[in-house]
Amino acid sequence: MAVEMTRAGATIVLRLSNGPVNALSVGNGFVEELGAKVGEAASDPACRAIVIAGAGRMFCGGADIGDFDGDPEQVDRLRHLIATVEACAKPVIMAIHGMALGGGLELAMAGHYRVAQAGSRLGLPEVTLGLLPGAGGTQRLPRLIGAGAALDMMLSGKPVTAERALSAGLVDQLVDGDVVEAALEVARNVPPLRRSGTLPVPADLAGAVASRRAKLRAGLSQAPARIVDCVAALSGDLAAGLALEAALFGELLRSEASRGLRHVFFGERTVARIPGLAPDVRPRDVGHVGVVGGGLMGTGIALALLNAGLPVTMAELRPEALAKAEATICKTIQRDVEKGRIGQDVADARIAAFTAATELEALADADLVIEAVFEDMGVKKQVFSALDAIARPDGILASNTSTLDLDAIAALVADPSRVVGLHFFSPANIMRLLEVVRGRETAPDVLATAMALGKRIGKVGVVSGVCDGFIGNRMFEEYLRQVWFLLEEGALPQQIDAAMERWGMAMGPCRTMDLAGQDIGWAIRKRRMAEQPDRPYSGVIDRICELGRFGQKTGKGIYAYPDGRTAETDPEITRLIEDYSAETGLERRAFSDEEIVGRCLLALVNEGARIVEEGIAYRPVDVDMIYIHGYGFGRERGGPMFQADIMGLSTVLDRLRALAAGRNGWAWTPAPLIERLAAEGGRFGDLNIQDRNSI
Ligand code: T1G
Repeated sequence: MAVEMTRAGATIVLRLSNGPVNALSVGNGFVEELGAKVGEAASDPACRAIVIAGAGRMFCGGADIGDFDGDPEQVDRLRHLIATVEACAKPVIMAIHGMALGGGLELAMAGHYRVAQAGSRLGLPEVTLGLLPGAGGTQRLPRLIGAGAALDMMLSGKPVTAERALSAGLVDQLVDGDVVEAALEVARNVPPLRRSGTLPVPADLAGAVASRRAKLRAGLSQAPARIVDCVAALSGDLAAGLALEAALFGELLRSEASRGLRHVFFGERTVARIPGLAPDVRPRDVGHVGVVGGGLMGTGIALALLNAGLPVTMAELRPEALAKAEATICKTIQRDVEKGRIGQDVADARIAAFTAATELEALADADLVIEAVFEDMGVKKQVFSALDAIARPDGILASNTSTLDLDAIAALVADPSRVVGLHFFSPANIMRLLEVVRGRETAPDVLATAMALGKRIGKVGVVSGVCDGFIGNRMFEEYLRQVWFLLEEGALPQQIDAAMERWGMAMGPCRTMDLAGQDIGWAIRKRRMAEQPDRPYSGVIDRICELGRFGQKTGKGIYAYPDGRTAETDPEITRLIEDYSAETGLERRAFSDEEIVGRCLLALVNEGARIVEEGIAYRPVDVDMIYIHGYGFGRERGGPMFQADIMGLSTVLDRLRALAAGRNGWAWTPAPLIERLAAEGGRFGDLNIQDRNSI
């Protein structure tokens, strides 16, 4: 960590160097050092101008998000630095390359002149963290580019290209070459200095605020509304605007939504780390992937790979299924062209990288083969036995199984260390979650290769050990168990779904299962009833399935789908549920939304704790990322384990014990990890289990 100071004639160059993104960290003294160096240069009589640039691949990725859980006043130090730069009597020229984001762009806007390298990107992504630009961004950006454009940048959180920034007035010069050299040239011919904080209030302010305010949508995060409030407060009094911005920033910093979003930001990166992986283990090169199976999953997986530029050979023994898969792949890629997401050349290259085959032998030279055939152990065993003979001896064999025993599959091949699970979530080319299942024999470099492939195709890869349902589906089973019990005890599907969706789930559980197919859940329940007869099961959902109501696919499930897609409450189901309660002697009662959410959440937390304790998940945050990216758990809520920490584990334990004393109490037996942490006053977020879970 350092601010490198060099001299070029009468100009002093300060180069930011702090970790991978030159974050403006307060906690490690980086911001303080930069402020001192700016002061030193400003008071140096031989210095006529200052250039600030970034080392490495970017100018600056923003304030250090890790600082935010500490002393909220720390951001004041960044604000002080930014005020110092803007007030500097000597010209401060910003040399921007790579990215200038968040506090990094706020620092750049305090400069008197901005030179940007072509291709670099500038943005204020704070809203994605449940925050607002808290170091002057809401007051300076509108003054530079207008209120409407500034609000669009801050409310979307999306960066703009340097070219767009130039035309908007955010940067003053665009260069193709060395941006520091260009900034030094500017310093030698000092241009008129613009202090963005002193620029007039933009003329489009009132209209822009009114139109954006009208479009604000209700949500857990108040950041969008607060951003508009800050811009609305723009006036000739910059200090007043900055004071309001700082106050509202502090409010947001402490909000659950921002804490959840910051937890997800770091969580998405933490899960990429495999505890105990030896430093010399490297992922294998993957240049050609085979996919076995041209069904829904195989097609989605092939698309995910092709979209990442990977050549794919699909082996599908049924010619008509293969033709359908190929047609879907071409159509989907072409649709990306029609929607302006990619150019025709890219689409043509992706389609050209796809090879269709009706025999497994076509996969003989693939570096990695993904099996995506019917979820039946017999079929999978056939495929893996064949692949073992056909695939290259150093080829990796992956199964897309969602619940079957990967170790049993691996046992079929001569070298089980080359077998790994790649559990994609449908639609596989859209859903970001990838459960990477680590078999008992999976080699470390095979696991590392699977994780690297996941990152390459834009997935959030999370390692799971082998158990029934792995991490996500195993927890989902306990979640659904409570949903069905709630139906028996008095709640109705539409109330449960509405409560969960209002709370932050992308889709309520009843609609989710109607979409996924109630028959799939039914088959799993029947299997588990046979394997785990001691557990309590709900009969009401089976009664619905016995009517052949499997959801959207049959036009009726828990809901009716008259147009094939829109879920409509069905009085027949209401009657069925109420009759079921009566037949089983259950006196129905009213449930509050809070009670519904609480039971569903606690079911996830309790099973998640067991999963961590068994080492199936490395860390509680891995469980959270599974739910954020695979099950529609609201990002602002951070994940089930994060929510448990917000509740407090002693509260969680008390509530589990209270439920365990009630109907179907077995399901509420507290996980020992929760009992232990509650007794110690611990949190899931502080659990360091890496030593226990080396692979
Ligand atoms: N703070 C702390 N760590 C950060 C960071 C940040 N701002 N940005 C990245 N990292 C870490 C990240 O955790 C990872 O760590 C490593 O850097 C590489 O990141 C006051 C309040 C810049 C586009 O929101 O979007 O300024 O896992 O894997 O894919 O108004 O990082 O290696 O240990 O993501 O090349 C605003 C967040 C902050 C930008 C680069 N800024 N970062 O992507 O690398 S709030 C942001 C990103 C703020 C002010 C406000 C991306 C990136 P590790 P990476 P990448």
